Amino acid sequence: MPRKTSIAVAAAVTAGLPLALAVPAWSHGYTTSPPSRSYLCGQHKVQNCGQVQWDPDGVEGPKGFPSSGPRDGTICAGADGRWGELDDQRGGTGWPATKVTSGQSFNVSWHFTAPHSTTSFRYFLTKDGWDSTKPLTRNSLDLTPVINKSYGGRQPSDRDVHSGTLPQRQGRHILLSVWDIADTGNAFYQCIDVDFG
Ligand SMILES: [Cu+2]
Repeated sequence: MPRKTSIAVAAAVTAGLPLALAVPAWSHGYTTSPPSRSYLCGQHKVQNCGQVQWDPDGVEGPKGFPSSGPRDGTICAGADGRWGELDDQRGGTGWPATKVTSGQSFNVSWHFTAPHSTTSFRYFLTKDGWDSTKPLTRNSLDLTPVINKSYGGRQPSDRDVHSGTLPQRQGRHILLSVWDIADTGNAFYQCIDVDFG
């Protein structure tokens, strides 16, 4: 009987340990304004999102974009198959898009469920003529960021606003936000659908 109990306890500890270790890793962030795909899924404003609806703050993948990082076609999910629905273009028009205007200033806000020591926040916009029916690739993006905000290792807060000016574009585009973490090998990826009209 004591032996059986200790085996049961050992099994519970073994089963529980990976879960306990995984919990802090679930806490990161997402853009709220304009809303990202993962945030819209977390708000249940978009259906058929899969698991990301429960973990909208966890879209994390290898850093180093664009020279490394998530491979083409997996960028919106941070190369993590659990969030694969984020790479589905839904026919090119299926994601809600925030209306924006070329030449005007715009602001991006985040909600952080856990801040991290940060290298930078960078924002990339797709080029006119990109194929909005196909998952996002480097070739679809202007790889010169429209915003590049360096943090030098400090932690962001929900009060931070990242501001820039929108270049000339027509129709629907993706604003890709990359949150580069300073003290891990990872970055957070957020795809934000925008519509220039
Ligand atoms: Cu985190």
